[in-house]
Amino acid sequence: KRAYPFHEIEPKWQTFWEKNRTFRTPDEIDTSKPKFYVLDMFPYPRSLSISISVCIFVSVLKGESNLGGAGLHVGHPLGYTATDILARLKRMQGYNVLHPMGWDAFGLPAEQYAIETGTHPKITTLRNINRFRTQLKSLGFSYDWDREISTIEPDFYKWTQWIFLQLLKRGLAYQAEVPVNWCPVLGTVLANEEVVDGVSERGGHPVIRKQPMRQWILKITEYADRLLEDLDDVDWPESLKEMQRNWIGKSEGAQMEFPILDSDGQERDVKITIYTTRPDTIFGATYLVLAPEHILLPSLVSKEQSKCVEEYKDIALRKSELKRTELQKEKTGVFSGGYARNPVNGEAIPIWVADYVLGSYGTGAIMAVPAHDSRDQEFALNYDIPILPVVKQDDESCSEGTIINSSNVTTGLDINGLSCKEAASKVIEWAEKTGNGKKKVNYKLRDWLFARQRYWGEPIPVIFLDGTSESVPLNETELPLTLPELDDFTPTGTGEPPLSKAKSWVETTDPSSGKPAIRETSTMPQWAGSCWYYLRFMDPKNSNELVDKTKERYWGPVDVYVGGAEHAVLHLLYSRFWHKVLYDIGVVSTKEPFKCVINQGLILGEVQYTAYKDADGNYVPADSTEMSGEYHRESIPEEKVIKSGDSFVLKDDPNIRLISRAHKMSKSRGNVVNPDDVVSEYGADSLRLYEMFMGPFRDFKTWNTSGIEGVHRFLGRTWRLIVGSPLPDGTFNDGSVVTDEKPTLEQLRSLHKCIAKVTEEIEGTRFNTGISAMMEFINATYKWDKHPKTIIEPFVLLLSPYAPHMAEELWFRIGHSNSLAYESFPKANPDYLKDTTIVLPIQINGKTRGTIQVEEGCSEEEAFRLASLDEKLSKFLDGKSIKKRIYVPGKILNVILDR
Ligand code: ANZ
Repeated sequence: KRAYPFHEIEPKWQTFWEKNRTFRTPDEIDTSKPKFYVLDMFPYPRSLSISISVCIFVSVLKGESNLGGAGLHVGHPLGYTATDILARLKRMQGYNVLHPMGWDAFGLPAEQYAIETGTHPKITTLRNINRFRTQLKSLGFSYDWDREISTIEPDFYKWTQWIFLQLLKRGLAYQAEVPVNWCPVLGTVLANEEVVDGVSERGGHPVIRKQPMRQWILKITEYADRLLEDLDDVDWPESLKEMQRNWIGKSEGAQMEFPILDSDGQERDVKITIYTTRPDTIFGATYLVLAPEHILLPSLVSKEQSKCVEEYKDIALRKSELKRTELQKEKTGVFSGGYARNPVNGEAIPIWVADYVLGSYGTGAIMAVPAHDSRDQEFALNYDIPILPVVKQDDESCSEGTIINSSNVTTGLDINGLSCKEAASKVIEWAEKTGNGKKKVNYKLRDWLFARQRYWGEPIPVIFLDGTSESVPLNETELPLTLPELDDFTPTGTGEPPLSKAKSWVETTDPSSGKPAIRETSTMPQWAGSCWYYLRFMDPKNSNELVDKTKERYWGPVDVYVGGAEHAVLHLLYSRFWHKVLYDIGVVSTKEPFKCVINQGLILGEVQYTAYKDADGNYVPADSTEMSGEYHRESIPEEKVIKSGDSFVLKDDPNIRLISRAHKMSKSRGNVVNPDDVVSEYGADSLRLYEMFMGPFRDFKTWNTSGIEGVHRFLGRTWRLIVGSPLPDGTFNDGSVVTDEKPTLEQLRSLHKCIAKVTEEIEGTRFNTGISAMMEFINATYKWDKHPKTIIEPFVLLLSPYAPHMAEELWFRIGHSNSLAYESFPKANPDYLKDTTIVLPIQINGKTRGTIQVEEGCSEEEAFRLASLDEKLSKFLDGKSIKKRIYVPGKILNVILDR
């Protein structure tokens, strides 16, 4: 069944590459050559979590081999194969290529697993790394393993800590008491970005808002504008840029001051500052709303209202921000009992508390304009608050309008008749002059909460003088501050980090004063190491610097960065932020870390077919809508299914329509394909080729094991073309069957077309169509009786980025003694690419009777032969004797018949 002996070839070449360090990028390189830095988002060497051990148990019962626990699934090699193809191509095109691999190994999942199994995270993490490495090597990726790094190695996190010290020095890291996202199950706080739909991004555990805790925070907001602007300079998918833009969420508006009134209606000296993007509508502000967590709230609640305000706050603070801001959610709130004065018209307006206003955005307070804001309108209708229109829509469709009802003699402000835009400027101008407000740009982006109450992370390199909260940074010479070994690393549950249990580590002395001090016990979040690891690959062993300047200048930025779209805002935003800080302090020379980012599409599990049976056990056709509970579902194997129109039906009974669906691969669904199994059955080259052939690189694709057979057969044909047919005992001869013949024009044309196409498609990351071109070429070769070396050899080079093991072996069989990894990649000769067929008019007795397609430079004999084969022309020629032929090459053939 196996088309060629990949079992022997693949390990052979993997050992060869390893022994010869074929893909090592030397420290000292010829910098006159162009560089190409191609990087995968490095993997998290994940363990299998306990909660799914049941599935493993089941698969063991079923005799499946997936016992390994940690490991790659077939989604990983998709991106890794793509970058490997690029790396191999560029090496052969004469670039210095940097193509490294490492491990993102600190963080929650490893620690959760450790807690569940009672094994130290270091042990499980190292075990997983070993397994991942072995798997990657079995796929023949051309990484420079001499540059392997891991975020948990002190040599590496020394520099993560060093960057933290630089952030501190520049005031970009600070401590604050902040309300936090607290995840009770994980026992830690999480950054906003790590909370998705009210649950933790990792693990899906509920997250609640917790009252202020002391935290380390990074001032990413100071870089908001640059993070926004520089997006214009990178070659990233537009959708990804848009996600970052939305996340940063820049909006322009005004802050306005509303004085609070006391119970006699007199102005107190406290004001509520609101943020609005529509200062033009301020005359229509008929009430204010404070977020439940607003600090001024307690000071203005009336006695009568205090109980219900307290109750409301209690409920609101237990909701996530996302829940609170859901548009369709009913708007609730309570009256605070207090009033404020609208500065533009002097009117007293009630102050409400409502959870649709967030404490963390703007100023945590709004002026509500129920006539023109839908949330405010819904609220006002619920609670019977006056609604005053201040903008007259010019016409139905136009959003711009004219301001009405907006003038006041006392304040002297009159914006009636202005457009919204003009009015907004005028209100801001008035506010700035009278001290009632100012222009304000706001960002959705929050500062980055950078501390975790967890064990498995980089220690934060600061100490506190005994009994104080005054932090003192460590000296750079004291780095790395290593993570202490700790047997009991479980979260304490109180918010006190587990590191506090490492007494002898925590208690230290301040080197400058000699006074007792204690260490910070929170650790850095998962994202810290991945913020800068791509720089370390340029110079992984440097003990004096994070990265040598000359090396950074040569290798930076990353030319192509490939990974999943799920990192659009977390990793890719944080690392851009750190990169810009490093740029500002002269560590890096480029403003952006990743020139081009490509997101590979997800590989979904094999399509699953479901049939439905009624209570009597008879199949019923599935309608497109959901089938209700009264039917029994039955899963149908692929071989019993055929396609009918747009849907799938039972082969035996085409009336029975099935539901077909592909799901994300997940252990719990049991549809995970293990690359090890594929490699042992078809070989790594087939897996690589298949993953590239499934469809466009960026699209979602469904796995289909039978699809591998197609590419496997293609490799088998390629093998037999060059090595020959198997010998009677099923083995293959040791050499090759290519000949020393001169190639024909047709052969040259086929080859050069293939070269042009494959090169173009790899460079355009359209790997699938590159494979089609090679398949076409191989089909063509089977029509030839001779296979000249000068044609076959370049093809082997073309194939090598995709199927490197087979290509190396064929190269060797053809008679080379060295790896092809640095051979120059074939270049297409344009002379062979031209379309060279022409249309030749045929005359019979001087009368044009038709045309034929011929090759340019075709002989008279050949032209006549083709003409006599032509259906139309043959009618005139059949059985006639020919007196004379007049041939003008490229122009005309005139056949004169005997009368
Ligand atoms: C009055 C107004 C009238 C508003 C109007 C909008 C339309 P972006 O673009 O997202 O910045 N807002 C301000 N702070 C808020 C908070 N902490 N929680 C919830 N909503 C808040 O939107 C800014 C607008 O959202 C502000 O402008 C404010 O409502 C509201 F016809 O003020 B506006």
